[in-house]
Amino acid sequence: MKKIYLWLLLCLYCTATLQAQITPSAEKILYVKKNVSGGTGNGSSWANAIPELADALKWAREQYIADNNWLTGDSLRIFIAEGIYKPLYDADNSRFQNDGGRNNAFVAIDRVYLYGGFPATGNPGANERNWKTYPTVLSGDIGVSNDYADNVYHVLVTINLQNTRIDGLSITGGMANAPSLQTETMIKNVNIGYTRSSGGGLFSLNDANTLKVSNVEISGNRADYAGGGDIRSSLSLNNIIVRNNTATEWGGGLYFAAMGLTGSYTLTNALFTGNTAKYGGAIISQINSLTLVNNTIVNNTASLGGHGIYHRATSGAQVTLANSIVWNSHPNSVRIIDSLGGAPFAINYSIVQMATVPSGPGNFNSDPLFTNLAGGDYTLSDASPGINGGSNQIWNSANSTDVADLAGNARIAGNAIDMGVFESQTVLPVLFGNWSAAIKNGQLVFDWSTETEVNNDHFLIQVSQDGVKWTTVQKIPTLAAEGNSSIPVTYQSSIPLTSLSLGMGLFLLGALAFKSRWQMLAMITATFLFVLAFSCSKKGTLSNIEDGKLFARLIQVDKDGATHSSKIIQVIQK
Ligand SMILES: [Ca+2]
Ligand SMILES: [Ca+2]
Repeated sequence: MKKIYLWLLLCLYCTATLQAQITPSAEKILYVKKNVSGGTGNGSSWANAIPELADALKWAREQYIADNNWLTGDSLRIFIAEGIYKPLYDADNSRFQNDGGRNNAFVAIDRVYLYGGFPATGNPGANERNWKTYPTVLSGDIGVSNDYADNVYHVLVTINLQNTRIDGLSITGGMANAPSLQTETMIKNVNIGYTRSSGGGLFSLNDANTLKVSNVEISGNRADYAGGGDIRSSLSLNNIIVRNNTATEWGGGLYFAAMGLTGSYTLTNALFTGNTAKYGGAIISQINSLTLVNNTIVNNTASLGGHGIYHRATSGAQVTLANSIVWNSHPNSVRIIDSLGGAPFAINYSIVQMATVPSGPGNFNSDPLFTNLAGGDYTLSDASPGINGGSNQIWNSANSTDVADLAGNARIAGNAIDMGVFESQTVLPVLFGNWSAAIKNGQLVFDWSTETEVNNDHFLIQVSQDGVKWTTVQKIPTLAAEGNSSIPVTYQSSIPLTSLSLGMGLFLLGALAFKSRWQMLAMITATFLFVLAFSCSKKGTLSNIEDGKLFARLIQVDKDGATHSSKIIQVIQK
């Protein structure tokens, strides 16, 4: 008899524990922590945290279904400690309280803000949040661990959301490989059953741009058709990393799909790396207007077209790159940006690894000089032409609220915004002002100014035909007293083409588009005279004269020998 009582008591205790009434804190926060020990599990504090995000979202969905105005004019925040969380419930409206196996997903709810990146110890507040140090991982890797075959189709689903924030999460392990027209899956009266072959990590449909997704990594997701993320929404994506996702067909990283979206989309501060597909390794766009501002798209792979971006142009559609870098370690015959029918890209203030410098202001095709390309560090080294190479105006008009770069540093540092996702915080000893170079009357003429100088010794003027191999042509000492100046200093220097060293003179001839054959012959004659005078033993050839492209940069050298590069410019002809 005693045993029965004990058993009954135990059962009551278990039921009470399992069904702890979820109760947000007075500040309307629900706390979720995977490794919580003890506590009531009602979510009212870290000590009483709910162990599973899936249970917190199930509860929120129950409240929403009971009364879809339950948070009108208000919001609920879910704070999620570091740890790995798996979707435990079916995505469908009528089955979301049950385990649906591969149909499970985290379904975001309007006005329920998700904040990850809290440490799993102590009693952390919002200021202690760091999404990179304390990763909060939403993993679709259910069933057999590290085996994708039994993973969920979508990890995170956002549909018809108006006011929600998703911040500080890592989304991984989705496997969108079901044939279309599978079992109906209804979310807010939308059937997403047909999407089960794209958007393994994130599937987003009909959300407003007041759905703000930031500080989020989408990595290690797979899709039969398209994308680690399938974006059919205006949701705002900012400060995101899209890494190592694989699509069998299109858009390994993100797929911007035409269906349900006719307007324009702007993606800011996004890093794409290690994504693969047939077309559009990082991104494929089918929408009317896709604008990428301060994106770094590096080392993605497409087997057929567009390692970085593939634009499946519909008539009049536009893809715009601004303040961005598109680069690969091992370029091959597949174009880094490509489009159906050769539709052009609009490119401004960007570095794109193309055969020629992209037309448009402030563009280069020269090496962006990442800190460590092979090691995956895509911050900019001090010599990078991307430093201060972007347009503040473009950034400010694309982004009104976010002020940090992807590393959490000030987004605009120095005298202009940098290209790509990371802003160099190095305080350069010399702040360059104007900088131009021209070929004029047989002379190379350089004009530049400095805004300020500290401990400066001299400048080296360097020129290059390909933006990769550089030759020093002149050394100019600083005009600032003791190398220090807090006011602008102006410099000018010129070099007769004929006084350049062997090879350079011939090389520079290639930079001149001569107005007449006689003019060209006169210059070649002058140069040959020089070559003969100074080096009869060496035989110059005209074979290295190419298509008239010549670049210049200034290397500023401190009194202690440290060097920093100006931005690279193209030498113009006057
Ligand atoms: Ca698995
Ligand atoms: Ca800058």
